[in-house]
Amino acid sequence: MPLAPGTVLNNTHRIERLLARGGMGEVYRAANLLTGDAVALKVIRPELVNEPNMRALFLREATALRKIRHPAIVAYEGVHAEASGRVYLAMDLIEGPSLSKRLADGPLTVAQVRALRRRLAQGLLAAHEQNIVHRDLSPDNVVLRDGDLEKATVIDFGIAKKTDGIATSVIGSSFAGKMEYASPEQMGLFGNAVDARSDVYSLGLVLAAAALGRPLGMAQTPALAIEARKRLPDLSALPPALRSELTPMLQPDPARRLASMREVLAFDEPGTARGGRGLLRRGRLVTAAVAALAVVVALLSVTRPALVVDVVSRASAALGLPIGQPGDEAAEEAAWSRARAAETVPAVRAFLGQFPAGRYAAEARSLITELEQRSAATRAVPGQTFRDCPSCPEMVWLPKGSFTMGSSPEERRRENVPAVWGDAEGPPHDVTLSYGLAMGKYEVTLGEFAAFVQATGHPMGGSCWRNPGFEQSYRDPVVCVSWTDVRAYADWLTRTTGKTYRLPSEAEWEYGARAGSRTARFWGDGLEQLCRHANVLEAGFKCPDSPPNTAPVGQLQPNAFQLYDMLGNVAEWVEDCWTARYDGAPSDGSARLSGNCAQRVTRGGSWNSDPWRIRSATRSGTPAVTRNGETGFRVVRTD
Ligand SMILES: [Ca+2]
Repeated sequence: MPLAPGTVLNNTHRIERLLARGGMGEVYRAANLLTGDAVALKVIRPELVNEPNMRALFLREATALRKIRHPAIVAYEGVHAEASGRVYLAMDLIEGPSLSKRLADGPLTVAQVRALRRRLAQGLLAAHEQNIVHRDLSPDNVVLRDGDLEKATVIDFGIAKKTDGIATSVIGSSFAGKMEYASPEQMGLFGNAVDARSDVYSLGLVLAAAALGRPLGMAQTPALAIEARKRLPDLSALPPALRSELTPMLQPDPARRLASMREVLAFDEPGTARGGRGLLRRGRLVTAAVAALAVVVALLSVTRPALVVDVVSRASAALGLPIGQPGDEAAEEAAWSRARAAETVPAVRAFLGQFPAGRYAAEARSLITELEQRSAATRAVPGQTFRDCPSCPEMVWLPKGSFTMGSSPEERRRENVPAVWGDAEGPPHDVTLSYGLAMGKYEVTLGEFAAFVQATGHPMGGSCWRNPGFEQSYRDPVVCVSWTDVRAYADWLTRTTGKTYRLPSEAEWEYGARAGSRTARFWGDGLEQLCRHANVLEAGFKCPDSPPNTAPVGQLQPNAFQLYDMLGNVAEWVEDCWTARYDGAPSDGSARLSGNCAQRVTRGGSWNSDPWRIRSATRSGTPAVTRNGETGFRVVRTD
């Protein structure tokens, strides 16, 4: 219910009219009765501040906003809480059109884009120095005071936002608008950690839109929005000078992106080596014909190199331009930027196969060497984590060793395990893993799996994976995936990375889950530490703040091997066929591929499991075709 004009809040602010409604609440024009100033009030949606954690975070960030003093950042007067519980922010009212309104009249010149970059980067630097990340930069949130580009001011900080859940919360009609300027890490990629570098990326997209007079087209659908953030965006429609300056701001991996607004501002310092991170390429002279072709290619949103060549050739003919060098050059540029963003040996080799004597051949060869060295450096050192490509799952090397697989009759009695289940956990037997094994630190996430479906077109028809009946962020474990689906995912990782990915064997999974422990659970026999380590059925064991369904991976504490959610969250497919007992089971860590292979084993219990099932030894047989909301998986890699 919007506040009526004339309403006075806190004896200080008189509401004049509603200006806008957004995800965080409503914005009003109001008057400060003490000073007479016109102000904007943002009344926060109650559900965002009613939860104690969110309220504390909100108040902390709102207080920090007051400390940002920069003409390019809206001045916050403060945060106010009314006796009724209503919380609102008061800030300067900035009168003028938004940048998006200005862009409707046409693109900015290169000089204007650079001036805008300087102005916004300076303001955002002041915010980052107060540890405030904007999180919502877009041309709508840049207001040109008095219509003057030189007085561009950033408004509407997305403070106190949880970094997970953003993707699911906006799926629907408003998706494109919200997601167009989001960073890869806001979409659940690259570890989901949102810091100042996220604003660097979003600013890059805002500047690209300013130079084009329209958004770059980074959010046509939710799946495409994720896909578009795995590689360098296609900047070929931009003026070459800006293209090279935006490239280091728009690196998908935050670790390879310009790290701060200070580095963005270095573009404007005369004599400074631009970028200085080995990522910048000087803008090359491009003929008008090539530039025109580049626009055609960008408009068609072409994604495959072969198609680029084809489209460029046809476009060349259509434009009456010579076919050959210019098209090859654009195709080579696009292929190279994709290979570099993929950052895998197979991708770079494929690029070299296509352009063996091209301008990037030497760079490609040295990237292959670098990637191989990087992979050698992380080989099989226990505890060492790695990722074989920017969007691949994060893995951790496990130590080699032996363990006793299965449970003792004493454990089963103590835990009241029904006999039909308990019998499957015996007889206990020794297993030795004498090879290098890396296991996914986390269950494979919805975001990671969506990348696979997008890339391969793997048929998920009829599966509830995008809509399991409860809300999921891209950082939640994927569910509603059959054993065949998850095998296909592992095979795709193998093809993509050139390394051997597969499902864990049942023995490997239990070795990982136990992490050296012999107790019922990796933290001990009892349930005292359950809430620290496992997301389980709420009705079975009440944990404070427990989510009703899946939780984003890695929120709870890992085991001694640094593996998260081995018990609970989602049950995990393994390679083995179902057998009713362990008699005759392999002792070398390999999977058992005899027995009932129409059923495969799932392990670890889920968010829907009672505590007795949340044990390292619990096994279930599940039809391989099953897709349900409590079963997911993680992968392993051998060296
Ligand atoms: Ca699990």
